[in-house]
Amino acid sequence: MSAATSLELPSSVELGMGEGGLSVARVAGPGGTAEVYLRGAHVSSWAPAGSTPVIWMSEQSEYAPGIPLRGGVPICFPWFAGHPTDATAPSHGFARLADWQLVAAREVGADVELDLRLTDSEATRASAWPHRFEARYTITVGAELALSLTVTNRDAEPVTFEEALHTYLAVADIRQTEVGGLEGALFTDRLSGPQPAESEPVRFSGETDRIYQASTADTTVTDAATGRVFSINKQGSASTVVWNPWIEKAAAMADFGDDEYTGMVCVETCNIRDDAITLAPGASHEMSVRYTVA
Ligand code: TA6
Repeated sequence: MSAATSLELPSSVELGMGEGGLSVARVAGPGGTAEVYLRGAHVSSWAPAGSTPVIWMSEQSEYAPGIPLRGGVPICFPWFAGHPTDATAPSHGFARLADWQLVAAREVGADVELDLRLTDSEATRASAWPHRFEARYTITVGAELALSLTVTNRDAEPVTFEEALHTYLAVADIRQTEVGGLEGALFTDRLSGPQPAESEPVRFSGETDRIYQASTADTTVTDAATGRVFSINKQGSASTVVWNPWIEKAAAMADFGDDEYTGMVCVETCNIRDDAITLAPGASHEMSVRYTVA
C-alpha cells in the first residue's frame, strides 16, 4: 500500500491504478485536468478546461519497472542524458524511475496542487550519485500548468547535480512548428557541436537536439497548423534543450511510434553541463516553469 493512500485528498484528486498497474493521481479541477504517475512524479497529461491535451505521450510508452514513460514531463535528475563516467547508469538519472511519495494535495482557487517528495535511499546511495538529498516537486494543475522542483543537499559535503523537466508538448505538425525566444542564443547541437546563434525561431526539418546554455529566456511554441501558442516561462533555469527525434531516431526507439515524431516537440527547462547546480550542505535550489496556452 502506498503511503499516499492514507493521505486526505480533495474531491478533485483521486489515486488509482494507471497503465501497467502503476499508481497514478488523476486531477480533475475546474481549471484543467491532469494525470501524474507516482513513478517518477511523471506528469503524463494536462489539458486546460475546454482545451485539447497540451502534454504529449507516446502510444508506445512502456509502463514497466526500470523503463521511463515516453512523453509527459520526465524529471531528469541528478544527471542529464548518459552518466559521464558510469555507462551502466540510467539515462537522465534515477529520479524518473523512482517511486515518489505524494505528500499533499490541495485546491487553491480553480487550481489543484500536488506535492511530491523523493529522498535518498539505499538504491540511490549505491548509484553513480550517492549523495543524501531531498527533492520536492509541486505540480499546479489549472488553466496553466506550473512545475516547481526544489532540491536540498542533505549531505555534509557540497553536491553538484544536473536537472531537467524534459517536457513533451503536443503539436499538430512539427514541420509547421517553431520555437521562439532563443534567437541570438548560442547553442550546441548534440549532432554537430557548437553552432553560431540564429536570428530566426527554431524550425524543424530533421533530427533536432540543441542545448542552449546560459539561457534564462522564456520561450514560445507556435503550432501553426492549429494556431495554438504555448508560452513557457521559467525561473531558476539556465539551460534549455529543444528536441525532436525525427524519422530515424523515432523508428529506432521501441517506445516511440515511427510516425509520432510529427506530433511532438520537447522544450526542456534545465540546469545541465556548465549550468549544473552546486549546493553547500543544507542549501536548496528551486527550478520552476509555467505553461500557458493561447
Ligand atoms: O533531451 C534530449 C535527449 O537528451 C535526446 O538526446 C534523447 O536522448 C532524449 O533526451 C530522450 O532521452 P531518453 O533517455 O528519454 O530516451
